[in-house]
Amino acid sequence: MLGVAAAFLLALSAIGWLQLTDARSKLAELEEEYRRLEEECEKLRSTAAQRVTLKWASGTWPAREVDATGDGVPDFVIDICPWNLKSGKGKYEMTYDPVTRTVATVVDFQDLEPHDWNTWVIGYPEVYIGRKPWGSRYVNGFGVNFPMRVGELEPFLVSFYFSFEELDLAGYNFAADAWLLKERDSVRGPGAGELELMVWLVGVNAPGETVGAERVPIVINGSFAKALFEVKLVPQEDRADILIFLLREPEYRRGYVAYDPTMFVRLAVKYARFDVNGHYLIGWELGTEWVAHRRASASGPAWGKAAWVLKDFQIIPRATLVENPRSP
Ligand SMILES: [Ca+2]
Repeated sequence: MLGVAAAFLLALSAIGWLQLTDARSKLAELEEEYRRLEEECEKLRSTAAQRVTLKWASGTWPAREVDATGDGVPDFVIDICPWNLKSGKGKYEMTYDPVTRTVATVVDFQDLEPHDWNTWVIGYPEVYIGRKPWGSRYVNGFGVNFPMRVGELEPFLVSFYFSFEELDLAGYNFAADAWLLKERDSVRGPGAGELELMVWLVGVNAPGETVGAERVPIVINGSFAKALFEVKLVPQEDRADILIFLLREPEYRRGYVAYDPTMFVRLAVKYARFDVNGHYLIGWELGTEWVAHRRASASGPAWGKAAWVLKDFQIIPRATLVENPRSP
């Protein structure tokens, strides 16, 4: 009887052993599968939209092309653009997070020194499509028809969410910037007879003489408006003129915005001191010109702090906004 019981127990433990071995090999298989999926995921992450982090250090100009759609074609550039920042103690960073589709910018200086104390603006952290006047490569994954002759504009829509999270500066804006150049392919800094066009949604101390007012269709937080823009001109003899459209009504602080940039370019023809119909629009930029606080002496230490987010940045080529769409 004892022998039967012992044999039975032995058989049971053998079954247990077999089951354990089976479970172990299953676990090994799962671990292998998990490793494979992780590798695949990593590969997808590196070919698809990437997280980008730019950090400024003295003497550097961090900028990066971003492929937001993951098709291998860059869609826009994020650029810290520290053009008047020589040195400083602090932080100047931009990041792009493809999961939340958010560009976040942080400016935080306790003590900085500009290249030129007579120039108020320190930098213009920005997102742009197309190219800069001094750059030859168009970054244009959204497919806008750059370079675009001003006399033959093709509409496009720009749409995004914007919000300042922190703001402690002597001057600032959140504004679009664009260049109308005389020659289609010139790769140099813009000069006399060319135009810098700006569209300020928020900001203080816009320079220039008021030369007019215009109503332009815009969607702000889901509401269509024929928004009122003050028009200001900064004529310059040896440099490009600056034409600024300054949003006055409705007031905008944060949220979703959509507009057709070519509407402002069309209006620029009316206000420019020279004929720009034959000029070329080469891109569209969005960012913040920032001015640091200064001590009373003209060249004492300067400081300032700001943080903003730009989300869901989207461009729709060949689309525009109309007030009263005709039914199809
Ligand atoms: Ca892309």
